[in-house]
Amino acid sequence: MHYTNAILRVPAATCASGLTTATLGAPDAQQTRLQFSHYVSILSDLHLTVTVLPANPAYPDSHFVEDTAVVMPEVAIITHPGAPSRAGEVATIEPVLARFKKIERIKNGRMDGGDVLMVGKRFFVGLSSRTNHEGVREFAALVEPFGYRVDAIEVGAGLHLKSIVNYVGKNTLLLDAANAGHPALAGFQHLVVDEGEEYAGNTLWINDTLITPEGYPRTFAQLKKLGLAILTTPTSELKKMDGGLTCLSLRF
Ligand code: CIR
Repeated sequence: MHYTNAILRVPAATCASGLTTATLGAPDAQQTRLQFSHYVSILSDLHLTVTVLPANPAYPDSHFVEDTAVVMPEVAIITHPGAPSRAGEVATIEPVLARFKKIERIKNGRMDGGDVLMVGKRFFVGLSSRTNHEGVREFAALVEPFGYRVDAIEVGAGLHLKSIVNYVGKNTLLLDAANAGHPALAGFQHLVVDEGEEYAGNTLWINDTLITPEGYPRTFAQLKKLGLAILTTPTSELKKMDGGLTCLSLRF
C-alpha cells in the first residue's frame, strides 16, 4: 500500500464537548488546532495530497475523521459509528470520498473506522464499545469479494483496536502485551509497548515513515530498531479526548 491522499477536518471550537473516557482535563481548542496543523504539515511533507475540510462545530468529535470510513484501494466503506452523537458525521464525509472512490455503506451494524486495521489483504476488526458483530459481518460481506480476509479481535483496554494495535512496516505490529498472544496476529513480528506507554501504540505508518506521539521514549527506541524514518508530534490535547494520530486522517 502506498498512500497518496489524506482527508482531514479542522478541529472545531467545540472540541472539548466531544466524547472521552480520559481523565486528563478538557483540551484547549487552540492547542488542539496547533497539534492538528503540525500533523497536517507532516502529511504534506510526506507528499500526500491533503484535503482539509472546514471545522464542523455541530460535531465536536468530527476531526477524528478516521471513524467515519474505511478506505481501501477498491472502495470506500462509510461506517455506522457506534456513538449516537457521531452518527451524523458520515453524511459530511461521504460526498468528499465519493470524489475518489466508489462508496459502500455499513447499514445495520455499528462500526468505527478506528477499529479497522488493514494490512495488505487482511483486515483486523476490533469488537469494541463502538463496533459490533453485525458491523463486522456486514463489513466482511463487502470486502471478502475483493479477496480480503477479516479477523475480529475483542478490544479489551482502549477505545478502539487501533488505539493499541497498529502496523508499523516491515511485517511488524506495534501492540500491547494483551494482544500479542492473539492467534489472528501471529505471523507478524511484534513490538510490545511497555506498560505506561500504551498511548504510543497509536503510531501511524505512512509509506515507511512512522509518526509517533512525542514523549514516549521507550516506544521510540523500539521503533527505531525497524530502521525506518520516525517523526514525533505533540498529542497532549488529542489524548484528552481519547484521540491519537491514526484518528485524524483518512489515508488512501
Ligand atoms: C470518540 O470518543 O469518539 C472521540 N472522542 C475519539 C475518537 C478517536 N478515534 C480514533 O481513535 N479512531
